[in-house]
Amino acid sequence: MDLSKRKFKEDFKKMLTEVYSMGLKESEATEQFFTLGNLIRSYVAKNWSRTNQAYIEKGKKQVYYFSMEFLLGRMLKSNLLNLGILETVRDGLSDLGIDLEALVQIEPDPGLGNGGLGRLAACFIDSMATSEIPAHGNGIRYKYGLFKQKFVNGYQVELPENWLQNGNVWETRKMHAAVTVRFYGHVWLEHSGKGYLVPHYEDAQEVLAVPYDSAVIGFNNEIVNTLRLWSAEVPPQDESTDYWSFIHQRNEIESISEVLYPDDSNYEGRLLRLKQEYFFVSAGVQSIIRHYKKMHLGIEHLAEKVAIHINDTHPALCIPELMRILLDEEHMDWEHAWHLTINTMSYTNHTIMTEAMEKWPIEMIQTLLPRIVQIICEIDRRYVMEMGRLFDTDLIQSTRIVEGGHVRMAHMAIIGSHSINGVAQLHTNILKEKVLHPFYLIYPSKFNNKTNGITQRRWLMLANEPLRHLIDRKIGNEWATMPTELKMLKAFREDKRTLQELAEVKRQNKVRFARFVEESMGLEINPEAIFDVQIKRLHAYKRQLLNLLHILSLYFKLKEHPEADLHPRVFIFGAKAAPSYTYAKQIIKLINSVAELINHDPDIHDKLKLVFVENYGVSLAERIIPAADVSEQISLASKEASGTSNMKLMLNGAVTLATLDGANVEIREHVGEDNIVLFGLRTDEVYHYYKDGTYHAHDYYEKNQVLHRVLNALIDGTIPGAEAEGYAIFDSLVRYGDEYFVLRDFDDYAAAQERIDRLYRDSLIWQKMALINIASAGIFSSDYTVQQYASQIWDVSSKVHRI
Ligand code: F55
Repeated sequence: MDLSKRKFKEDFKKMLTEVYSMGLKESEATEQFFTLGNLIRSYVAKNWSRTNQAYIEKGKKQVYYFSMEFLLGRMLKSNLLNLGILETVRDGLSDLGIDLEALVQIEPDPGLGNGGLGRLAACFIDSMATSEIPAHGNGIRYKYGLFKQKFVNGYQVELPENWLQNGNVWETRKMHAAVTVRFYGHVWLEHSGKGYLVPHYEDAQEVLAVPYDSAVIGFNNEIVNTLRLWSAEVPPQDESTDYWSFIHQRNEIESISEVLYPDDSNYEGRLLRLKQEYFFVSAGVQSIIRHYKKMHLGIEHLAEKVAIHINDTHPALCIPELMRILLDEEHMDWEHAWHLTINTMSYTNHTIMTEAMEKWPIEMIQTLLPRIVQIICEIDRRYVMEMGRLFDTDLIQSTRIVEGGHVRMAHMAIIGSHSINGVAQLHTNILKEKVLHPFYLIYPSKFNNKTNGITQRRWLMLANEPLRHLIDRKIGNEWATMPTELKMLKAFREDKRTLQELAEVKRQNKVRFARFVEESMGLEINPEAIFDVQIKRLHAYKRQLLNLLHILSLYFKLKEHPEADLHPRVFIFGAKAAPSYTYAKQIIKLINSVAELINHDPDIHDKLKLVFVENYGVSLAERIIPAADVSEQISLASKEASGTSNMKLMLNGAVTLATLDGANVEIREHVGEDNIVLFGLRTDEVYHYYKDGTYHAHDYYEKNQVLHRVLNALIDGTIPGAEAEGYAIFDSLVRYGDEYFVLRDFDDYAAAQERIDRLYRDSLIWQKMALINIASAGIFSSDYTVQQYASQIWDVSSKVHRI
């Protein structure tokens, strides 16, 4: 938008008086932040309503991205950047004696997600608005986001994250768009006499779903889409309501949107979770239908004008819910309703881990959602009947929805949609060939791949301004919307000056991060050291343990040979563990105890440091990633569906140290073998071991001296404070079979780390690798990812930028 500095300063002062009746001098950062937020809202208002208007008038097909999680991060700078007024506002505020960065810190970081899946949804809505795709987010307005992590004595302790405490400046409560969601009770069907059945409900609990809308601002394009998050409230009561039963009801109802479940890859069949899923699904689908009717097209054209995407199986109840509305409220016949539903729905799978697959007990659904369970059973019955004519019984039994008294949500999602996609090429192949192979036999054309992506605007332009400016000076700024233009940087691969400038940018970022570590943790780290980063949820399959065992081996090496020729290293971890995931919490404690040991050992000096940042999330990622030299992507091959921190880190010039897992495979294809450091088992080797059962972890403990020494350290008192954890972890590896092949991959990993050490010593070689990584990262922009979803799955137009 056009905005002069003078106009901005006037607007800002005016808004400050209007909202707070305050002059500039009396105001503090909090008031200034809210004032700026309100001002941005006023700047956005016109384009927001214009965008909505235009979608209706032009009859554009709308996409609704249903996700239990949107891990947005702070929105102030992102909104300013996308409006094209970041510099104007920064300068204007500075004239008024206000530091924009101080206001940024006032905004709470809304942690409405666990990890990759939630952050992907956030990158997607940014990219969809920027790519001019008529697409909106639909989710839950949790009162409490993901817990705040504290370390007490090295143990993870969870504290509530009350992000709404001071209000959310970006949202608008839309009371007129509230809808009612029904739970419990009984239902019976009556013949209407007109060819359809009419459901009657008795004793149902009614919940009012109130939407809160936030603007999703496209980058420099005047498009403003919507993120709609639902909050659960008690419907208006009549005078006959008993006061105490009302209070009881209110607590029960409001608990639906109270808190985000903190489990990122372990499914626990909790009733409240099922309520959450149906709550936002039903509210979202009802509201879509209501909006669709404004186009006056007749319900039979729904699939031409609406696409519903379900982010993992968590919103899979969209399928029976849309069926319910089409059957019970639109009086459509089953075949027609089913046809429309399939054509409307599409589904993304994010994991092959069986423990993360949702399976709801049928009785639980029966109690909570009596009409929905009928529809699910009918979908299942018809599937078995119709497919039974075409395929053999075993295949049908292994793919049907209802089995062993449970509803398999992934099965419902596949059967009820026209597209299922994996999130990286390798992951999609594993789905087709192994995990979902029976479905692939039945529906080969539903399967497709959409490799994940990240938004370069947040993860480079905002998080790493020094790098952004260097790139702009070298190749201009078209990469903001045409990220593969970054490849033009390759022309500078042999240019010493550019490589030195790149090194200088990285050094500056490392100094900045070192200052942060010193101030927040009281720990001094050397910016000359290699900053080696592993930031992601804590999970056994991601193998933070492999990293830690290697750190211990370096520690012992330095103890025995203080003169050992190692380039100084700072190992940086950021990770939250699900509160119920005991093993992950034990690993956290062990990492913290090892940090204590190494960081305070006077023999080690600054050759080796271990930093475990507390409360890792989007805001911390924005500080760490620009300072990273090495990106640890070391999951056991086949287990990480894609990974996205791998993409963020390469985009910021870190070199990837990786197994051939998830999107690492594609990163290698784009940077070339020489610009990535690979190690470890390959997917086919892992599957081989599963088949022939010849992996014996104990042998590696017995025969590998370095490993023997390191593993013994877990149980011989070398690591003070983590005795119990040391034992448990030792046992998991040596006695109970080492499920994720940590010991098997150890030597190869250590060798790869030595290669890193050698490469880093030659600054020009290293910076050339960094440059090629940045130059090759454009293809992993979520702009391209969503453009592919738009054309290949949703059948909507987008402004496609050439690749
Ligand atoms: C959250 C809740 C449940 Cl019940 C299950 C899983 C999750 C979750 O957070 N999953 C998740 O983040 N999966 C990750 O998705 C990313 C985006 O596709 C992938 O890059 C990553 O490999 C995958 O683990």
